[in-house]
Amino acid sequence: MDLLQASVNDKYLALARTVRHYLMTRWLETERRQTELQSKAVAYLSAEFLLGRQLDNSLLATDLEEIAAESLQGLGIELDELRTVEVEPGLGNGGLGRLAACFIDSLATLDVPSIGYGIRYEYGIFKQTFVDGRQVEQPDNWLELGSPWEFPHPEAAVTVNFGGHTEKTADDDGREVSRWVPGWSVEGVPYNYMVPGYQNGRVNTLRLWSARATKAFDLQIFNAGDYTEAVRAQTFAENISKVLYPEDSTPQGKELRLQQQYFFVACSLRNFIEDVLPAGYDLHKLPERITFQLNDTHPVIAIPELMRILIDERGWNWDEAWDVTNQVFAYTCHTLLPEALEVWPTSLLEKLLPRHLEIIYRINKDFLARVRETYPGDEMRARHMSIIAESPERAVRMAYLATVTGSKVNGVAALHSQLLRDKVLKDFSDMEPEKFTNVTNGVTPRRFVRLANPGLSGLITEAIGDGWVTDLDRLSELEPLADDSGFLSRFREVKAANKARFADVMEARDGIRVDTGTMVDAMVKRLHEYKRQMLKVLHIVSLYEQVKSGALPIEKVTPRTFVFGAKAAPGYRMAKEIIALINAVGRTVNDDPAMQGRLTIVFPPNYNVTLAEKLIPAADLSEQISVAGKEASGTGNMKFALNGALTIGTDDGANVEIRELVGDENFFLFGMSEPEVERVVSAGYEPASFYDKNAALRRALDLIASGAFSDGRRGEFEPIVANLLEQDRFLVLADFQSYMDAQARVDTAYADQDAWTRSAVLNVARTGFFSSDRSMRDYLDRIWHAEPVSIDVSSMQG
Ligand code: CR1
Repeated sequence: MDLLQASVNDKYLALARTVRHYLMTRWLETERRQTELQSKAVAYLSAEFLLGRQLDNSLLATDLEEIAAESLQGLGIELDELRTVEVEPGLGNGGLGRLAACFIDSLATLDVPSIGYGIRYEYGIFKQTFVDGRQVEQPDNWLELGSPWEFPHPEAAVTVNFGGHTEKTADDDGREVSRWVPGWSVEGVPYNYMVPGYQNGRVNTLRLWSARATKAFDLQIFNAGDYTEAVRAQTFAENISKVLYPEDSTPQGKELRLQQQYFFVACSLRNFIEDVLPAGYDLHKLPERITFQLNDTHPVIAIPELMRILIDERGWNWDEAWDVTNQVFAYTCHTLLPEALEVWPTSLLEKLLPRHLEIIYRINKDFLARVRETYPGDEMRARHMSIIAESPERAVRMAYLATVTGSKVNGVAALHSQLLRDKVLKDFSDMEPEKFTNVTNGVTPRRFVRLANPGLSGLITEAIGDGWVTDLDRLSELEPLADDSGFLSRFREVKAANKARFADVMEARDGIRVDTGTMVDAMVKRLHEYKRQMLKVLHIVSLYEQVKSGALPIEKVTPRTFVFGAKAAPGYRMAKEIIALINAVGRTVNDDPAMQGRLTIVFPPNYNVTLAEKLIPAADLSEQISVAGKEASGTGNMKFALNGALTIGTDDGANVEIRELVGDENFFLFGMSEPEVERVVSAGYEPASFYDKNAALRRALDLIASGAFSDGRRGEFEPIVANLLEQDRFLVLADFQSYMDAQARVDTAYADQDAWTRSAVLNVARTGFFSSDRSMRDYLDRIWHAEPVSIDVSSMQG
């Protein structure tokens, strides 16, 4: 095509294809090596991979950025312009999906043979817009302009069965066996994505499955040959991979979601066994070749699926199959909210996967026999531990199924793993303590430091060389520079430049003005009551109220820009009310001339990976303020600290480890600890007593209730206020004063810019532990036991 006529998108696609072509040789070589060596690999099964943009990461992995920029310039094209047209694949909700993306990046960089398996949703996480300050969801049509990073393989489609019933028959030896007679089926088409390691020649594969109708589909389901029905059948099948469930930390007990889960794990197991393993491979040796890591409960239906394959398709006996299945699965739990643990009604499983339900019953029967043998006479315990819940309806507890079957069970931060052992899965850990382990989460330094923060990266590399990009512990070499005034001032310049860049992005993206002279105070994460965005709102409202009432002179207020980024699950009423409140407070405060240059609230809609990469490097303060004992880990907290923001946070999730590493003096701790929370709750928490006792809190809540942020409409935020006063499940009011005090310490600390910058540098120098490379090494040591395999790049051409 003529360059003059090419659109920006055309040029972006051309560049993407050039880079991917370069990676192709390495991809093929990686696969060839694996076929040759047949070494142990890791399969990461995850319903979500929140990848973020691909172009920059590919340019970094191939070290082609400079060449690309130069050659484009020769053609009069700006690389920066091409970057901005890429639509990120939002195939995840938040932390869990982004973690999966960080992990596959690290596995490739560490040279570990591995494959990611998931779903190619046609629509990813919804696009968030605000209408009158309220969240309105729009479909995320991320494939609209083409997707140069994926490689569809329709010829490698696999069939997945659903429904029908089971029949008892006899096998050759006369033993009774169950046989699944499925009712309908769909096909899974694999779409492969390249997962390049950082400049090491390895390119692993992420294989996402897309659903389509089988040829015979219309006949099977609708038993009708007419055209409209046939098209309807097509749509029915395609619905399975149509859209990501926009839930985060709470499960959606929907039939379609179970279909999605089974669909992708059935495709993945079949693909691994029949295509990745050599023909005729003896599956008794499967544990030598693979660990299937279950990313939360979403892929747990893979357990009965493997049992079914081994028993029904391969004719193994139960014990043989169980022995192998036990060894190849391991389970990661990502939550502490009991209501977030997935359960599937047996009635639904009966309808959709009747054979799998039988297998689950048998697993449970054997397991309960073991429980009774270990704890004779303790029937209560057996009932508590049963994989099958009896009320409110009969249902399969997927977390229990995973725990009983998995070779290992891990939590995602030290505190989280401890609470899993002591509370959520206590009976299981009492019975099999050696099964439980911790792997603290991590984030990839490639995307979240090297790419997101070129200024800081340059500064670090100048000081200690570039080895930190793959060995993040080396950031500790920066420690002495925290006392070097020259370094501190350059560090400050980088932060200032990052703020300016963020301001530009906000202006271009949303027409929002950001005052780069202010402290950037950021709270970005899904909107959830346990994360306590409300506490942040009360802080802002209280400051505002104090200024308006004359209690606090405006000159005493540290100029801050409060940045929120948060999507609420579309059906989560309270979360959506809180979004409306944040926007309402934002409008009132921002429009008040008295607040100009002092307090500003910005809440860009549709916070995503792309925006995170611009915001995080610009932040001064990182808000990690969940009620202790609820945030499993958090990973945003790690990204902020690594980019030199100081954390204000509770003793929750990975905050605990961050604080231990950076030191109390470089972290603003507040709030009750987890045991304190437990005590307060079991003593009968009365939020209203805090309202009665605390004047500042009372005034802030009264101001919200007065209609001050809703044009005088008093009822507007009544549900929020009433909920806080009457219930307050997550102890916002109880932690309010402690939070305000900590924010006052933040102001004092920020006033001394030298000391603040020193703390920021120490945050960077001391948080190398949070590289996802380290997380991967921990998984390898404790769970996977796979070895790296290097790829020889010396003979490769571009
Ligand atoms: C947790 O809430 C954690 C991520 C990744 C989330 C968060 O604390 O950092 O997982 N859990 O481990 C989740 O999304 C469905 O559960």
